[in-house]
Amino acid sequence: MSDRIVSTDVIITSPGRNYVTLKLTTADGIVGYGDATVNGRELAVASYLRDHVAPLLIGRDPSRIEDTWQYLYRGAYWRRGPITMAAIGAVDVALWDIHGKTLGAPLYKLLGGAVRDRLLAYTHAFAWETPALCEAVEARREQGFRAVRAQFGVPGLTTVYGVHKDAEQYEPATRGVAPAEEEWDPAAYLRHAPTALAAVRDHVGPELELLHDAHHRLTPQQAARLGQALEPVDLYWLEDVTPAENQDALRLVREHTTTPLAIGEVFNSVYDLHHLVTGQLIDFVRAAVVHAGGVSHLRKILHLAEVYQVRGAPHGPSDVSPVSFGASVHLGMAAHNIAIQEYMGYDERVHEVFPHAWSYRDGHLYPGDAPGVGVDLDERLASKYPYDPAYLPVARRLDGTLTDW
Ligand code: KDG
Ligand code: MG
Repeated sequence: MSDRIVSTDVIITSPGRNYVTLKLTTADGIVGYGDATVNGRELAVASYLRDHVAPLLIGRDPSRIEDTWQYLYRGAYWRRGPITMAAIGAVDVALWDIHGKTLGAPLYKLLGGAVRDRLLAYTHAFAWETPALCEAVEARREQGFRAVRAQFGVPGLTTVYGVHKDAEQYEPATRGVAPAEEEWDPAAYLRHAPTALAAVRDHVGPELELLHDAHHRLTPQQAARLGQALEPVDLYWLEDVTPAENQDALRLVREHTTTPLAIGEVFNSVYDLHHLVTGQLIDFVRAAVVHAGGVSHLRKILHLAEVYQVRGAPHGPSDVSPVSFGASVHLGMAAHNIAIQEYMGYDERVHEVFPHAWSYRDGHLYPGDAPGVGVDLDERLASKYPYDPAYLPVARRLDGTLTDW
């Protein structure tokens, strides 16, 4: 008789920032973990799992991964959206974890096996002023990174996405029951961005891959101008130039620049991006295991993208827990069209709460050979860090109009 799921648990822990973890246990005593963290909306997805999904899982055969995915997706009637897809994604990753542990195989071997020896990683560097930014990027290269995202302050503004004026680590969510308010002026940013990034390129030379995230803040026309202005900098990509609800907007950007475009960290399903992919309007799709329905659905996104020569580059900030980050590293090892994995890094407490087999070394990530996803949860330690409300900021134009953060 096949194994059955006998218990479910949703664990929220905050070792420096909040994470939501789904734990499934089978009658044979096998435990699978899935990440369901949605930054700033953690309790919504925890309730979705506890109140609406967990009761449906009891008694199910954990090896029926695709059937369970379809059951939760089609069976909800209300499809897609970040909360639903993160919940389904957590179940999916937990089931892949159980599957791997049952067979004694690391996840990447179940996904077709390794297509590469190591997975290229990029990390973040930031500084308010350009000379300090050049040093910060150089320091990342000294840590072995071959690809670095560079974010900088903008003269005339007091806050900018991706940069803290004083802190060494950038963490956008702030503690408290309401979001912080930041300011935004696209004109000031557009005047400064080409100069700042050109200075970084001059400083580091031609070989280091440089990336930059505009974080959904430009109109299509502004984005096209920025892409053009940055062509001499030879970016690996320019990310999220414009909010992608209007996918046709990317056509205008595309027609005016050869700077590679990356988009999709807020996408939840293949339906959010199929026009971008089939129209070849982007070069990299940034959907994440956790927010796009787990390994099973992200794999489908990647297969569609492969046909159109669009490459995968999954989102990997500190708000993607080490569980789904680990699943992403396994997928990155096995999916032919994954180009690079974002690795923002974690606070030491996070590494302790989630002991993991994946590792970073010399600019690359390795999934390790532990069965399943290879990430545990130290529940005793996790309970020492209870949920602590925190929100992503909102942004306003200088005249007070709310704009995209
Ligand atoms: O929760 C929001 C962050 O994950 C996001 O702001 C990070 O844009 C981001 C990136 O590229 O890592
Ligand atoms: Mg981003």
